[in-house]
Amino acid sequence: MSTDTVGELNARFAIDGHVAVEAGPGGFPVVAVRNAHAGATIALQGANVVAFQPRGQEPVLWVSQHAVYAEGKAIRGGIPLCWPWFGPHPTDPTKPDHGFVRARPWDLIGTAAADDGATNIRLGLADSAETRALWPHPFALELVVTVGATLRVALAARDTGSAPFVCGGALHSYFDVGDVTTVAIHGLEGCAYVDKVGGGVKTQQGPVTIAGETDRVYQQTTATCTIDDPALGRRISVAKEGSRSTVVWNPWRDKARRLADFGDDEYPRMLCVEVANAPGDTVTVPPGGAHRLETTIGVEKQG
Ligand code: TA6
Repeated sequence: MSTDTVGELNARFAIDGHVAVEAGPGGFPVVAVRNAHAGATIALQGANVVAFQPRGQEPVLWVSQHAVYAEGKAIRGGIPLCWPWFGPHPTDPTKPDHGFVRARPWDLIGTAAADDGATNIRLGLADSAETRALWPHPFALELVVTVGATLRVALAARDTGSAPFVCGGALHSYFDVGDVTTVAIHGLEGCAYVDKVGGGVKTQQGPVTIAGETDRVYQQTTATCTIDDPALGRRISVAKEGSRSTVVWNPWRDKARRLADFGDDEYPRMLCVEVANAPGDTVTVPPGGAHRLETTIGVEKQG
């Protein structure tokens, strides 16, 4: 991991009218993007896109007021990167949920202004002795974030070893909603899902609505989802590539209270719709090969 200071990173990667590297919460470096289309902020801690706001729109991503900004901690909100597994480790409960890359500092490896006025940010993370102790495979991750009228986030996982590896993960997006009890998620109608709250596998009837703790893994779906949010008068779209599973999560009251970095009364204002490679949708990557998990997030005013 680079030991460059914020000043050094800014000197290397700043672009007038597009990119500046600044000290964020806890003094951790963040990449601040401001261009003709939108504003965005990317924390090097976990390569987490913690803010996205197209011009003329309200913020799209949610971050808890209680989020912790510390080494080894994932930020509660934005788009945490779950990799190389989703959820609990398949066989070893002593290993961290959702893998280990969301809690590590990433390297800023490139910034560029695109001809259409968008901005591209590239971040990287490779294996180390610490990661191999958790997961015995050489890898190189690259995250490409494109900030324009839409936000595109693409995680490419390359196998830099001599044996194939199996990986899972998710782009664990937290969306800011006006009132989670009145939103409707379209795109999952008729899909089978693992219900982690009520148990069992069920079939989605109609749009997804939230009226209690919700934790579902929708299976065999490549569909784009839309989140209709009447309280904020907008529709968020979540498109994807490289994924056949979608996760919907809201902790509701009791689980929110159990989470130290989540405010007791914050759950009505957030909703996770995650582009995933959940169990049953993991990917085998051959030596020298790569898998790309991608989401494109848009927002439009309604009514
Ligand atoms: O994506 C949904 C989920 O897997 C839930 O089970 C819930 O635990 C959530 O992720 C948050 O996990 P975290 O490890 O960030 O507290």
